Amino acid sequence: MANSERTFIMCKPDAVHRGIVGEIIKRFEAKGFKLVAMKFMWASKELLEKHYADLSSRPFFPGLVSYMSSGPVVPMVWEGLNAVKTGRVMLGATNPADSAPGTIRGDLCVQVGRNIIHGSDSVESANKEIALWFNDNELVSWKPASVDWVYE
Ligand code: IDP
Ligand code: MG
Repeated sequence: MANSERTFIMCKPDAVHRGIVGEIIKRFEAKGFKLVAMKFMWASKELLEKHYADLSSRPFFPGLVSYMSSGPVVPMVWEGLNAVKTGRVMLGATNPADSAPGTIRGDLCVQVGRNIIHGSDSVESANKEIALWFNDNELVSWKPASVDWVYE
């Protein structure tokens, strides 16, 4: 069902250090999306190299992997109508210099190499990323009490 599209969202180490994880989660909750999975962990370089495999030839790749492995992260799965596309809109442009005010990056960060949050860019990559970061038994099946007030 369309309402059950899932996206992989992750607070990066700068979001954790800056104490804005709650602010980020709050936006997805307030939007009306459903939290399906979340954990707090320090990701290995190996996992991050897999996660960002598509960017491995880019000049910023080594710096990206060392940034992402420099502290704990908060990987999450959020579910809802158009969760992937709407999630990207909520994040704002990759470079915070171009992110509109009102978006997470537009409001809360300054530089592309410290852009605080990851979000899947397609349903296909969401499915890959969810499988990379979570086991099936970590994806919680539940029905929010608000569901009939979020969807008609
Ligand atoms: P996205 O996170 O908006 O999907 P991608 O192009 O997939 O953007 O890049 C992944 C991450 O790599 C970005 O979020 C950012 O942390 C980092 N990154 C992208 N471009 C640059 C750059 O030019 N310099 C430094 N880091 C970059
Ligand atoms: Mg990307």
